[in-house]
Amino acid sequence: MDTDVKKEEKASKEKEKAPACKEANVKNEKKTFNKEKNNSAGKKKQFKEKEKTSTWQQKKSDFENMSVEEKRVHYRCGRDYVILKSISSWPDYVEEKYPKFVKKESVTEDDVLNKVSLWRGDITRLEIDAIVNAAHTRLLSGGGVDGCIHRAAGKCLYEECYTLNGCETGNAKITSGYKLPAKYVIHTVGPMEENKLLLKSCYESCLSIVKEKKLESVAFCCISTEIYGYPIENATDVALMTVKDWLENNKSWAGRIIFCVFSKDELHVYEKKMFKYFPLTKKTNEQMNVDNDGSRAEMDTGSKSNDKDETRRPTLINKIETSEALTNELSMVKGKTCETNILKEKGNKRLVSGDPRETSTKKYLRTFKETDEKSELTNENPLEKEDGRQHNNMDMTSGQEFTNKNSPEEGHGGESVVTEAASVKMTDA
Ligand code: AR6
Repeated sequence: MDTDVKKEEKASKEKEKAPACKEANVKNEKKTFNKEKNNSAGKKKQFKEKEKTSTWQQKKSDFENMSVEEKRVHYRCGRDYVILKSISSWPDYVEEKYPKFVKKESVTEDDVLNKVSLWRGDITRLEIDAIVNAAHTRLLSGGGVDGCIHRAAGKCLYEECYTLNGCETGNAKITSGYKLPAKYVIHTVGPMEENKLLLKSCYESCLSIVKEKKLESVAFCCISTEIYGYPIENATDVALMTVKDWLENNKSWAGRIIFCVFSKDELHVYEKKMFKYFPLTKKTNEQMNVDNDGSRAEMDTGSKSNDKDETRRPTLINKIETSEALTNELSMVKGKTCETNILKEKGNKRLVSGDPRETSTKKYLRTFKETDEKSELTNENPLEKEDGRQHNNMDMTSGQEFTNKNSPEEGHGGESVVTEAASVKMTDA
């Protein structure tokens, strides 16, 4: 009996102690966090002081000798950087976005398919070995992506570029990345008019530097396609073909080449062309788990209709060879689905205004539009028309909207405004 009482007393004492322990732990954690914060703030302050007196050469060597963690404190984009691991390889991207496609059985780890990525966002956020700048022959900063890169890297980039004596069209030169998350910037000068050979030479010159400097990751923006006016479709053909050839001729290079697109239109073009130059096979009906009545296919297009025509869809999908075809076929199927639903609702009769069935027809139309918004496959997003807004600022890595004033739709030049959610994701990664 006595021992029981003692035990109870001991337990209740420990219970009383527990919250105190917890509090102490939290306090300790806060202390360490603050200490670390002060440390990095202190280092940043020290660096800023030193910066005032040191030359760009000294800063170049300081930045290049810093560990990634040390350099992160200095990024202009703050915590909104994007690490390589968070960028899917092309086959993974397709698998995530278009489950109808499957990696070719013949794909090995060193296959070129695994060495390319398509990523939409601000190139100045990429924490990789090198980013490619679409520069001017003088290399002294300009508008577009060039301006963004110079702003994010800081004035040392300008100072280093100043010593390079410019760069000829079709050539490339490398500098340090300074306050950019990327270690290096490869500056290339694209042609001012459509010139396949010169544009090809831009990509090849950059890739020669990549190889020479033993870099393992590089991101290309779309060279010449905006201010220099090279038609995006043709420029993309040159970019993808050149990179593919280079990868096939340099099989021992085990890195990643990222095609960084900025606008929604560029993304559409690149997706379409990537399927052409870096093709993946389509899943069979069996792999897709398609029922004979095509119910799985209905799920893919977001329709709930059981209309007989829908059963044709798996066959349609089997016929698809490229994303271009996929886009056309799917919009056709979607058009059909939508039309079918409306007809069903209408009972094949014309609706007069005010007819109670009109509401449900509108509902069907809305469902169709919402489904269509989720799909990036069709070139025209009906929602854009509906509310007059451009839904083109979605960051594909974080799924968050970003407000980069450099987005061509919003005008050229300006600062990146980061989203908190994206920052959290990146630092956690
Ligand atoms: N991140 C990624 N891509 C971007 C970004 C960004 N932050 N900003 C723009 N782009 P442009 P050009 C894309 O005009 O046509 C300068 O004045 C954009 O969507 O920057 O080669 C230079 O000094 C487009 O796809 O380069 C030259 O004089 C791509 O970057 C001249 O412009 C290239 O558009 C070069 O013109």
